[in-house]
Amino acid sequence: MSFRNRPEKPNTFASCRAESIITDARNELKNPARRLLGKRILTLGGIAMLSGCDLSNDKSVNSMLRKMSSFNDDVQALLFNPNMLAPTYPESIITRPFPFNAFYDIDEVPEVDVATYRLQVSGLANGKRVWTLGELRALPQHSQITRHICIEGWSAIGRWDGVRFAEFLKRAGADITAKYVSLHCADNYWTSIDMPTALHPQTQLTLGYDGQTLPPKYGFPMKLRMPTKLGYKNPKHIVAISVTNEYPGGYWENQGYNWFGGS
Ligand SMILES: Nc1nc2c(c(=O)[nH]1)N[C@H]1C(S)=C(S)[C@@H](COP(=O)(O)O)O[C@H]1N2
Ligand SMILES: [Mo]
Repeated sequence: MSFRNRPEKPNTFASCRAESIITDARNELKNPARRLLGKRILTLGGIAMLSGCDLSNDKSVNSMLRKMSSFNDDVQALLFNPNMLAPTYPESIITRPFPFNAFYDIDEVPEVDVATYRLQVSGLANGKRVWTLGELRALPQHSQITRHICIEGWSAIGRWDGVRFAEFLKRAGADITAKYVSLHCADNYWTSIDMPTALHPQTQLTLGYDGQTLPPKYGFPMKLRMPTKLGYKNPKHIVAISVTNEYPGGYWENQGYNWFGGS
């Protein structure tokens, strides 16, 4: 398969069978010169593009895409290098104002009360299970200026301030041999990440944006910032964290977005 031969119109179902798409994708990945392309393109949208198929309407194709997505997750997890840092940028190119995005409009941003806010830790952890905002603010703080990339087709550079998530997990007594960390939000959004990403040095429990307290629209009181992940993997307004070996999925991931979601 090559892009030159990519048909203009969606293929008929016969040439869009699950097995043939998976074979094509595996062949793409075997070719070392294309490996990076494979990494970039093997999203659900990418597979549709690669195959020239209209994958949206057919039930068997949809169930194939689920299988393909977990294959894709495995491949992406293998390509993820826990020591590789996402690029950082100078203050002079911070995007202001920073875009807002959520599955609702800006006037519906949840209001979280500082006085009653508690971060709950559950699952495979034997440390402190309930954290106040004051306790999170008392942990060692770091800043990062990194690029946030949204799958909807925009990206922006911002500065985020907070605690290294690895440091927080250590203090919470998290079992770092567990597979997943799930993150639950005040707006009922949720997502989950693999443990190597949770421990990545740029994965940040974020309390501040651009030198101020994290504003409500960007996730007050706390979000998880991961420059190694696409925007939808960066949950805002986090109220509960769970360390688990059971696959937790996520709000968008359960609707077909790729779970690994590397940027
Ligand atoms: N709680 C919560 N977190 C969320 C979302 C959401 O709808 N609810 N949307 C995600 C998506 S798709 C993006 S692009 C970013 C947007 O973050 P921003 O408003 O700080 O730019 O938040 C992510 N985290
Ligand atoms: Mo997004």
